[in-house]
Amino acid sequence: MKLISKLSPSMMCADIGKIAETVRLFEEEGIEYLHIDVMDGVFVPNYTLGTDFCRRLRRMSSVPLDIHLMITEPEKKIGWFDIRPGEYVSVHAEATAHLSRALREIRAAGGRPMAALNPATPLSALDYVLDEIDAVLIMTVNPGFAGQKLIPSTLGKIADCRRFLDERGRGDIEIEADGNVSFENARLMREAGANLFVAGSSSVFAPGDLRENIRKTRSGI
Ligand code: S6P
Ligand code: MG
Repeated sequence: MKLISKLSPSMMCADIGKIAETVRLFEEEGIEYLHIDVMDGVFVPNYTLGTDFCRRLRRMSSVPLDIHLMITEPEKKIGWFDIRPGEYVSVHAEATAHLSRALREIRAAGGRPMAALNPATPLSALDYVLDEIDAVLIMTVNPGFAGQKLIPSTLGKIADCRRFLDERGRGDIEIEADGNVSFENARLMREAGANLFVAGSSSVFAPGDLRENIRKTRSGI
């Protein structure tokens, strides 16, 4: 099954003074998702966006959110996000003793559950949650910061993940690549089997023209 490539620009990389016009431009360009990095200073050593940012963005735009929860015990906090139908919400396998419960809560709230894996976490973490997810997020850098360099072994991990899912009859489960999805890396990630691309400071928000950057990123995938 060939899954359609989609872009999910990382809003922590957007110019905060131009959020409204950026989102309008994304709508004109047919951007599929808006990636929201939520960090709690515990699971990762940083703080970023949160519940109010999501709420305001939803008022500005109809592009569905792709909420990436880099927080401990996400199962206790999913209700805070007022999830809308069609939105992706990802939870890290490393951040909870209750991955299944967290994924089920996202589904019950109307969202599309996604399991996220850090670079060193094996794919076997997905073994018993395949019925509960619509997508897997493969971190291609260690989570916490934009502007990092790709960890090369994660390209092979994307390919392994595609095979892992296909062999289990789940060719429909999407794979999101997150971290240093540059113009060049986007193509390699697509070849490896990813179809959702978190585009940050190394592609869509790279210096230069936003529309031209979107066009260049799309041509890679
Ligand atoms: C990192 C976060 C990512 C970044 C994205 C930024 O913890 O989950 O979503 O925002 O990687 O893109 P770039 O091109 O700067 O790596
Ligand atoms: Mg992210």
